[in-house]
Amino acid sequence: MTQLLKTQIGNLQLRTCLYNASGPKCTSSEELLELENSKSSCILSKSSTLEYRQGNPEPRYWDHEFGSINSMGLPNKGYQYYLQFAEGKDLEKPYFISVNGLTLADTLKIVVEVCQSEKVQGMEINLSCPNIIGKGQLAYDLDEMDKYLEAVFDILEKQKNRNLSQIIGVKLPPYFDLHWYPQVTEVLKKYPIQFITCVNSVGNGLLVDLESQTTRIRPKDGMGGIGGKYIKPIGLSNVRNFYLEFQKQNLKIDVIGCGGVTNGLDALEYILCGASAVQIGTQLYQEGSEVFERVENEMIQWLNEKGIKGIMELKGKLKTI
Ligand code: RRO
Repeated sequence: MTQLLKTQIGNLQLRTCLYNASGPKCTSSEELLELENSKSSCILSKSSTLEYRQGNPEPRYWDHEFGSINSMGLPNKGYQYYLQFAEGKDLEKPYFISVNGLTLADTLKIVVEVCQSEKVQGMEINLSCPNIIGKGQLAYDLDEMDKYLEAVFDILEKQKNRNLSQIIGVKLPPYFDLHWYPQVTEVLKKYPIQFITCVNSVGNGLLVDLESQTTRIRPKDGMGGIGGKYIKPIGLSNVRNFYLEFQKQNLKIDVIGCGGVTNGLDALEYILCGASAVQIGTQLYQEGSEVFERVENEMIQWLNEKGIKGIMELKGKLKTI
């Protein structure tokens, strides 16, 4: 078995740097089992709320060769379903639960239970869903994000039965102006965050069908989060900027890249920008879980052709011309 793509998030070792983004094909136990049986290096659940949620009215997802638009509205089975998925199973790979309580109180209830599970190796706290009607993305309001994280880590510290080996990180929205990166970092570094995932879909875009003169999706007058090829340059920039900021401040926070990965070369670009691991979302939706094997093989082939002995040789080494 090749070691070329081995990586680590916090202290958690991963066979490869590739796994699924929270969103497509990770809502039901069948989908999660498919990830277990694929070459994805971990399993990450759909963002979970306190209770089951139906989500927004359909059609709420549309994609084509350049990417996707979605306004799913957080359809999920409720966090207990995601906890129970792992109970009584010996999963072969790390299992992460994505958490997105619609209120701080709900998030606190969820994290208090998830943090006790020996079957869950990590939590990705979603601070960036663009599709909750009437609500902005939390991570664009740094004071609110700070209060939220303070409450989350406060309550976690008080838990006596906590699984301390769990790693905890946050999923961030894309930032566009460069002044954001040091400001967001000032908030993140106050807490024991081990990773950030950059980026969530770009909210809110609009895809139009000229033929029928309609929007592609129904909720919110057709607006939704844009993913796929459209957003790779934005994902790369966010990974690069946070990676450089963390290096400058000597912060040990891993950056997970997400956005527009369709092949091995895309994933390697993220590694070059500083990503410790890379998630696949829209392409997983389009291609199914075989995507992980294909992308893995493409990465290995390129590394072998260049004589590079592992992605750690490449990580963060992007040069400015
Ligand atoms: O379910 C969604 O509408 C959704 C979520 Br929670 C998210 O974080 N990002 C996204 O594009 N869609």
